[in-house]
Amino acid sequence: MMENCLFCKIIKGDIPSTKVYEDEYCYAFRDINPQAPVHVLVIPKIHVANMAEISLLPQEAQTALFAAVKKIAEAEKLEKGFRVVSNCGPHACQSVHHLHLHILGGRQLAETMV
Ligand code: DGP
Repeated sequence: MMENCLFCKIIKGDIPSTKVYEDEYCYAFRDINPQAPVHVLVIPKIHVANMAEISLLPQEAQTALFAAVKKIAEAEKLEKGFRVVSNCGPHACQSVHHLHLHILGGRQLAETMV
């Protein structure tokens, strides 16, 4: 846990969130500012800043993160497809510095990504 990290506070329950999934390694919740009908954030329970630091997570936690994406996509009935995005650093406009995967779906998404 990292003090003053918004997402660490969400994992602890100090800041409320709408949980959609949790296991030993991951927590997932609805984005406060959804960009699509389904917009879920999946985060590791161990604090790392972003994708550039993913190798700091134990292998099991890395595997769990991607396994969680599949489970959430199924639970959210995204069988027509979905997009997974992880903003990393200033060029990507990362605003919360705790690794998170955005799962976006529930409608036809734009052909372009940026
Ligand atoms: P990024 O720009 O990739 O760092 O995305 C951060 C996302 O986090 C952004 O889509 C909005 C979301 N977010 C920020 N604060 C909160 C919060 O307090 N609760 C929830 N549920 N989402 C938040």
